[in-house]
Amino acid sequence: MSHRGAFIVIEGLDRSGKTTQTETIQKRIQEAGKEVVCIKFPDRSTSIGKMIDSYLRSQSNLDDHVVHLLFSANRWELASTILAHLKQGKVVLCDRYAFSGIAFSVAKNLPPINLAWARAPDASLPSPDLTLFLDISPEAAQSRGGYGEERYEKEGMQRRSQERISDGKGGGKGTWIIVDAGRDMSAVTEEMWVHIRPLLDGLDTPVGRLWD
Ligand code: Z5A
Ligand code: MG
Repeated sequence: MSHRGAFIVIEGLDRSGKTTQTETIQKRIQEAGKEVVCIKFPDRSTSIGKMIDSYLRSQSNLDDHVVHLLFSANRWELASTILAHLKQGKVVLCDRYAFSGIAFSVAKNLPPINLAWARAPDASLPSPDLTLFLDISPEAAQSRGGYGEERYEKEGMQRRSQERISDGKGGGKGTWIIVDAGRDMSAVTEEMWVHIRPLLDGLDTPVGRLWD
């Protein structure tokens, strides 16, 4: 395996600051003179992403199993793109990934959608080298403007998915770091940067696969 870029995932609940921090960290990486590509899941621009978007905005109804598989398929749509960027030595910064998929589906409490069932479709996707989990209580997240109109933006769902989100991390060789996201934005950025900076020069190990 030749030298490659690092695959870094930013996870966390609604309003934990994932998108804000992804943008800040992207600028920092560029200022450090490194190439970075940002990806966000769900990617609502693809044909599968448009189905997800319509479901999340309650403009369509879909079976819960189908929705779960669509979220996973949305990641598979971009898997080869992620690998290609890494191969070119670029940092790939990803706003939500498979851990969100597992957490939100298992939080529905609808057997047979248990942890094993929910993890299966994401098996063999590129595995992050580093996952930064932005940890915030549902109360603190809600104080950042309250939940919006989307289907999962309800306190019970947020609380249950928070309990589940780190269950998804089992397996994979990457590092999982919990960051206290209840602090001011710059404090959160600084802590994230401590973990990201050592990866900017790339890695010589092959890209891992979920859930090896
Ligand atoms: N979902 C799923 O079910 N299965 C899957 O496989 C995947 C996702 C991938 C949509 O996701 C839904 O899809 C989501 C999970 C489900 N459902 N929920 N809930 P999304 O990524 O499109 O949307 P989101 O992440 O839930 O919401 P968000 O609003 O994008 O959250 P965020 O990115 O974490 O937060 P933000 O936009 O950066 O910040 C929110 C506000 O807080 C904003 O006004 C900021 O200025 C403010 N903010 C940020 N940081 C701070 C700090 N540190 N202090 C104070 N204020 C702050
Ligand atoms: Mg966001």
